[in-house]
Amino acid sequence: MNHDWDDIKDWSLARGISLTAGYTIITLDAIGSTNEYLKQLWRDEKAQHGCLVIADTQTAGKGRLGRAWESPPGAGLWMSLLIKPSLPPDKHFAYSFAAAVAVAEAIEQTTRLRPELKWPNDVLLCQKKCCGILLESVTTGSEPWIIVGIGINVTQESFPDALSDTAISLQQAHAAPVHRLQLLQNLIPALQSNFSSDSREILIKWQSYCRMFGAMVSVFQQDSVMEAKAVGLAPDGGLVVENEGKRIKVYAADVKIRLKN
Ligand code: BT5
Repeated sequence: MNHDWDDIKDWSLARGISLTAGYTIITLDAIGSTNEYLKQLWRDEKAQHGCLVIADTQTAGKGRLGRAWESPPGAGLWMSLLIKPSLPPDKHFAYSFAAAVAVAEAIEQTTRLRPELKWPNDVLLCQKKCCGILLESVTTGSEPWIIVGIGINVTQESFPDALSDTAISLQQAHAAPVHRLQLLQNLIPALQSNFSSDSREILIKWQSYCRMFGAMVSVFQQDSVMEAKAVGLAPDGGLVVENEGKRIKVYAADVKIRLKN
C-alpha cells in the first residue's frame, strides 16, 4: 500500500472527520466507483450533505456516457462528494463549474501551475487532461441531491497508449513530486467556498481559467461533428459557438480545441 495513502487515511480520521462546513470523509482502499458507492450510501440513508468518499484505486471508475475512467492505485485523488444544493434547480448546472474552479484553485495552490479549464468541465495542464468531473443527480421525492465525482491524476509517470496523447498527471506537468494529501487539504476548502458561491460568481471565476474562447473547436454531439468558433459561455452554462455566421448554444457535447488565436 502506498505510503501517502496511509497519510490520507490518518488525516481523514484525525482531522478531516469534521471540517468547518461539516464535511465527513470516508477512505476506501479500493472500490468500483466512488460515485456508485456514495449513491448506495445515500440510498441507504447513510450519507449526509458533505459526505466525501475517497478511494486509493477504482476498478470501474466512470466518465460521462458510460466511458471508463483510469484510476490506478496510489496515483490520484479519486473522490465523490454528496451535496444538498442550496442553489435553485435552474442553477444546478453551476455546481460542475464550481467543482472545476475548486480543482483549478487547489492545483494552483499546490503546484503554482495555472491550469486551464475547458468546457464543459475538463481541467487541463499543458493542454492535456489532468482531471475529469462527473456530476450525477439523485432524488428523494422532490428533493434533488448531487454527487460530484472528481478524478485528478497526481503521480502517474505514464498512461496507457490510448490516453498518452491526451492525459497528464500533476507530477508530469510540475516535474516535481506532488503529494495527494496536500492537494486534498487545498481542495476541500476550495470546494466548500465555491459550492457556497452564487452561480454568477462561479461562472466569472471559471472564465478566468478558460482560454478556449476565440479558438476554432470541433463540437461532437451524438453522431455529428460541427466545426465552429467558441465565443463564450451562456448564463445557463451552455457553450456559445459561431458557425457560418450563426450563434448556437451547445449543451451535451464534447469539444476539441483545434486552433488558438
Ligand atoms: C470525465 O468523463 O472526465 C469524468 C471523469 C470522472 C471521474 C471521477 S473519479 C471519481 C468519481 N468516480 C467515478 O466513477 N467517476 C468520478 P469524460 O469527459 O466522459 O471523459 C472520459 C474520457 O477521458 C475517457 O473516455 C478517456 O478517453 C479519458 N480518460 C480516462 N481516464 C483518464 C484519466 N485518468 N486521465 C485523463 N483522461 C482519462
